[in-house]
Amino acid sequence: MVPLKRRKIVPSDTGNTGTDHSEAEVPNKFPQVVLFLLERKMGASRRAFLSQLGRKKGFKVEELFSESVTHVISENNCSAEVRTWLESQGGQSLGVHLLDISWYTESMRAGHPVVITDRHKLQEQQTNDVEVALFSVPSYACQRRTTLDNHNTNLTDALSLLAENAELSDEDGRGVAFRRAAAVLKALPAQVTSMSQLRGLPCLGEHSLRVIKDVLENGESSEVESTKQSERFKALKILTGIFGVGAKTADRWIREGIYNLQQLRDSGHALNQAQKAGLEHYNDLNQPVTKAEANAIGEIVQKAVISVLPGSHIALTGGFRRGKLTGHDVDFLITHPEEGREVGLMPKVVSWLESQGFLLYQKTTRNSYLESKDGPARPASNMDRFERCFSIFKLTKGEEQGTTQPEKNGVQTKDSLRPHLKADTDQNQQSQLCQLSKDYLMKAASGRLWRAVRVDLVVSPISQFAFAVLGWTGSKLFERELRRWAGHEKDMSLSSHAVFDNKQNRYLRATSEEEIFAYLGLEYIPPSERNA
Ligand code: 8GT
Ligand code: MN
Repeated sequence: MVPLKRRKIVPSDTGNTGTDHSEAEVPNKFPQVVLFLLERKMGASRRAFLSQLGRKKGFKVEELFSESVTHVISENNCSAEVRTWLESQGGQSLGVHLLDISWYTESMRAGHPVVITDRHKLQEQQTNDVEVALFSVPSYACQRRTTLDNHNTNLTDALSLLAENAELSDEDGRGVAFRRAAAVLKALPAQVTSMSQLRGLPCLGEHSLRVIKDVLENGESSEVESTKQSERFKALKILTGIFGVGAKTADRWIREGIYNLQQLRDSGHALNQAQKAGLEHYNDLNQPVTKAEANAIGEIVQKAVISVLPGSHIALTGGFRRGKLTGHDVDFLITHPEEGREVGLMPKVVSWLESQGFLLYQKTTRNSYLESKDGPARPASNMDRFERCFSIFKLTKGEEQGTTQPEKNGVQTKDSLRPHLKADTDQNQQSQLCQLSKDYLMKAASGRLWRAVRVDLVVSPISQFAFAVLGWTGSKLFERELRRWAGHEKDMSLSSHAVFDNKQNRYLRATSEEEIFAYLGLEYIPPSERNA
């Protein structure tokens, strides 16, 4: 996860729900045409938005299906699916035009019903054609299963780089648009080779399509290549690679002519404790953390929590819970099966870890969900209110291969502490070497017996644990899409603490992720398929 400082507070998506009553009603201009938009696969909010748009242009768009409907418009459905739906409504598909959304949007653009051609008519049935198969990607990432095998890395790498650049440049809206587009391409079952295969896919905006076209036609995107080469982007990457440095700080430094670590050191800027630690452990923290290292840290954290409060429970969250093989940090949630016992747990865990020499840096922030007036599901920002600890662990080499024997009472003996004492000496040596050349430092580091790893610890009461696990498993886009879905499609607000049903005006309790998905009316997506 990204440290507090680097996180931007983004207002939650508002989106257009189509309830804009500001414009006067337009009389029905085409009495012979009665439209009905099918919600299936289109989603309620998009349907409401498109219906309202049609009415403003003088079309008659029915809210409910009836005998008077002449045109049924659907998105990503084949005709068999629409017929089945019509029959389930007691409707007859005879004499009714079953049309693709393209007819509707073209008619909106033209300001009148356009002539129906073959391409507007729904396909008789799904064929094996990739083009058709690609059509059925649902628009919310939380409706799709996305495995780790990505058939379109050429395209998703390009879009992800532009997303990263937008995020680093304080353009979160653009960042999300590129992330959504990349996520749709990641979910495709085959490689895209031509633009025509993208017809009907959701979330591909004009800008993303331009980038995709460039890559498909020229093998690369000129915008991506020039971004990669730009001094500003390179400097933003280097500087925000320092733990504790966010896009805003990096931008300020760049404006002062600081483009790299040496220039930063030479500038004499006063750094806060997090940034000092970040700079000191720069190389380690920019090396991917492996699954084996995450497991070794898990064992240490487990030992810590049961030593200070027997019966406590930890869960590995973040990317590793989704089955990623490497990560930029390791995320854990801690709880206790008896509500209230978790209070005061974090400082004890931190003290234990510190006393055993496992922490190079830590900053604990206390929880704030008890004092919040606006209720647990409605935090003021996208941050949650749990007690948490941002830390840098000192992981001894060999630890990840399981060389530490678990002791009977879960507490390490003096003997097993030796590697850490040895590591302490190395750390002192390293601080002395700090002024020497990077090359020399790297050589010294390669002989070290430990490495620094970013670890996030979060404590949750058991009553919020299922929500916390869901909220901390990610990916970031998946979480954002879950919340957007909850708000737009279900009139609920979801956070890492709870889900609030606005229709029933109450919180819904859950003890598992499955229950939460069920409340949201979503098929359960296992963590390994939440890679959007
Ligand atoms: P990585 O560590 O391999 O880069 O990938 P990751 O584990 O997926 O990303 P992360 O940045 O470590 O974030 C882990 C999860 O924590 C993500 O789902 C993210 O949405 C979530 N997360 C934060 N900050 C916060 C927060 O303040 N509240 C909640 N509920 N979740 C957060 O990163
Ligand atoms: Mn993580």
